Amino acid sequence: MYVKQRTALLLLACVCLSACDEAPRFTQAEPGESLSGGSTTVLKKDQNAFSMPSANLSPARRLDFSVGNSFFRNPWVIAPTTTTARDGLGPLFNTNACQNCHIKDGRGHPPGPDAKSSVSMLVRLSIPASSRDAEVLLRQGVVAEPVYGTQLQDMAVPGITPEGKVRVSYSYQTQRFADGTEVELRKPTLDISNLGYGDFHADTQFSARIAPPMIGLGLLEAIPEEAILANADPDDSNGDGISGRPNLVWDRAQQRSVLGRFGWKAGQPSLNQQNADAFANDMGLTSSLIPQDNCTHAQPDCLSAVNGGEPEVSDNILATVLFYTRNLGVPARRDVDKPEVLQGKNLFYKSGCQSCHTPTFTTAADAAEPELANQNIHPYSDLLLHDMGEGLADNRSEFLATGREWRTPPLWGIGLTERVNGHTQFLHDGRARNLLEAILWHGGEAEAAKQSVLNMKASERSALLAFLNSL
Ligand code: HEC
Ligand code: HEC
Ligand SMILES: [Ca+2]
Ligand SMILES: [Ca+2]
Ligand SMILES: [Ca+2]
Repeated sequence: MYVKQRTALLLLACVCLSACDEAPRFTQAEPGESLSGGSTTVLKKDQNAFSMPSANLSPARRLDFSVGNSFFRNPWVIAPTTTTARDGLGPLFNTNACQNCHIKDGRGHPPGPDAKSSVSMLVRLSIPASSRDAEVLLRQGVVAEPVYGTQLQDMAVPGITPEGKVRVSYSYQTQRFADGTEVELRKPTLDISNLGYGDFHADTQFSARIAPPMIGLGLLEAIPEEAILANADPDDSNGDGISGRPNLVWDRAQQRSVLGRFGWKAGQPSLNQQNADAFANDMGLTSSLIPQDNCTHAQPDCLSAVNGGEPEVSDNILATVLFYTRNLGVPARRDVDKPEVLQGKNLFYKSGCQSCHTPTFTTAADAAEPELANQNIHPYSDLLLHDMGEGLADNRSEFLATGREWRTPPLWGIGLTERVNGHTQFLHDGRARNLLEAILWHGGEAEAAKQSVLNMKASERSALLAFLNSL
């Protein structure tokens, strides 16, 4: 329940100032608010909070979930071997299991100063497109680096040369709040060494990405397309400075362009294709959806290496992993009625965060799995692309997403990151070391929201963080 402050005078003021004065004032939790994933919501809040099946799965369906879990968690091995169900790793790969990046079904992080490999962060590659590349762009979203392809694989099976080693160094800058408090932000620079196949193309574009958490993805997939498109405002016709737009990406199964939903730039249309892409590019495992290993023509040893079957990931395994990735439950919120959390929620609305971090959707009646249908969910994302300014730009486009655009990431579960993953490194490349730094990197369409936070008192900042930590 909330009270809208609507006196004639206030309404007048709203026109002159901003939409902020119309922000709702919550005085108590909304009904069902703590159930971020509707009746799929899980009640865990410990280290395993991101690893539980949707709460409304029957015991038989929980069994399917745990079969999928084993293919997500357990390492794949090099072919040939007697373990034929899970062989074919590589020749080039990043790591041997999904879970090594999606740590405890949660978030990855950039490599530390003395890490041997980057593991839970990967680097995407491409070169600028020319007018001849229309067909490639339509299907692939980027033009591959001619030798290294669309992704750098820093591991390889014996006898094959890995593509390179990735390290990250940081430069530092300071942001100052209106009250004088200073926060130091770090900006990453990639250092790629030990190149296995010669120099990169001179115009290579790089995009470092950490593995996002795996919770609630089936619910995001079940949001009706119309509901997502209804929030798009590409030309900012309502004049609020925010112009979310959908990505349009190639769907391999349907052989046409559709709405993008997954990945930091919404470059993947569906969980199945995202999973098949992860098998192919992160682990070197082919499937019926992506039947070629990730070698380029400049990597003949990779192309002629032994494979683990055609395809290496059977349709059956792909389907169990799909079921698993659809059903990792979102944990319930904590402290929804605490006064500080409610104050933080009001500040979240007042600052305009909810213009992109959309609090509520209802999933479709015809969702892919019955447990995911008709759920009232609170992902805090519009799944649309936003220009986030120069500071966050990777200057590498992906389908319709420009080098400055990112998909609003869902915020549900974000307050449990430290408990599950033992760190609080946020944003696409993990540059933010806590939630406040993540907010202070916001620019572009989110500049006004950030300014509003910079003008907050210390107690208001803690309330906003208390709200985020309750998600
Ligand atoms: C090398 C690290 C790594 C491995 C291994 C990996 N992932 Fe990922 N995963 C990522 C990154 C990074 C992203 C974000 C990709 C992007 O923005 O393009 C991602 C994104 C995803 C997403 C979309 C999540 C979202 O919020 O949009 C799904 C689903 C996913 N991975 C499933 C898998 C599965 C299934 C496997 C194993 C077959 C796997 N991943 C293996 C790093 C990894
Ligand atoms: C214009 C749209 C927009 C607005 C307004 C906005 N955000 Fe974001 N937010 C994003 C996008 C896009 C990202 C991802 C940027 C990236 O990773 O480079 C993001 C990332 C985040 C993250 C990190 C999430 C993660 O998984 O790493 C947090 C926390 C966050 N926003 C909180 C806020 C808060 C609090 C506000 C209001 C003060 C706000 N945002 C306003 C679009 C927005
Ligand atoms: Ca292979
Ligand atoms: Ca490669
Ligand atoms: Ca707008």
